[in-house]
Amino acid sequence: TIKGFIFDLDGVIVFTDKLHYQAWKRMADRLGIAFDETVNHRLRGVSREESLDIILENAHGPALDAEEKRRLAEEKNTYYRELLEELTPDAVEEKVKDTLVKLRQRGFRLAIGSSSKNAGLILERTGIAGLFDAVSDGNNIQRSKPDPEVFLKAAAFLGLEPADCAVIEDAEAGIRAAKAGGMFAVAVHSAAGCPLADVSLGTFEELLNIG
Ligand code: B16
Ligand code: MG
Repeated sequence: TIKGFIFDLDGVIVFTDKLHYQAWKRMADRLGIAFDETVNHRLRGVSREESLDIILENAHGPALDAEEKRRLAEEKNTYYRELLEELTPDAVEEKVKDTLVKLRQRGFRLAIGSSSKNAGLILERTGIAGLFDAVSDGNNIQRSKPDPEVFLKAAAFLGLEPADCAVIEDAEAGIRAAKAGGMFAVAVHSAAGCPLADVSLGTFEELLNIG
């Protein structure tokens, strides 16, 4: 039985996936590297460093060393954090907030399970930190999705067994991570229809039919 819900952040609770895209695009344009929505789709749920490697697949010229890559990842993060500064509570839809509040009223424990090292800033700027019992993010993991680490830590923070948790994801990497962790996997938005998911939702509020 499901006792807790673990939510991916970017692309599920708040649509910062668009801001990631803009920031990577700015870096790629500066370097003259082709980058579009198709490449961007592969970055969902993937760490900053792995995202950069995917983007660099389209780069010409000699391979970059670790220091050059570190600088590019930092450049993108600077652009991204500039965009995050403009986030306000309006960035989280009312129906999303309502759904979270209702699930909690029904006694479920709620956590964030995000690959992002900026999750804390996003939760703070949107004013929704208080809606969750725990946050597991890019700062407390060694391996990013599709490894289950971020979700296993979230379950542990909630004091729940993985099998008693449902994970809500917009990325195939996240659905894979949930299944690898022994959790119930719920696909929404760009992951909807993913064959690995246990269920796909048309809207976020349909979660109330599960919990
Ligand atoms: P950062 P999620 C993920 O967040 C994003 O989907 C992914 O595009 C991003 O590269 C990753 O966080 C790392 O983010 O650069 O802020 O540490 O979907 O797992 O909430
Ligand atoms: Mg996501």
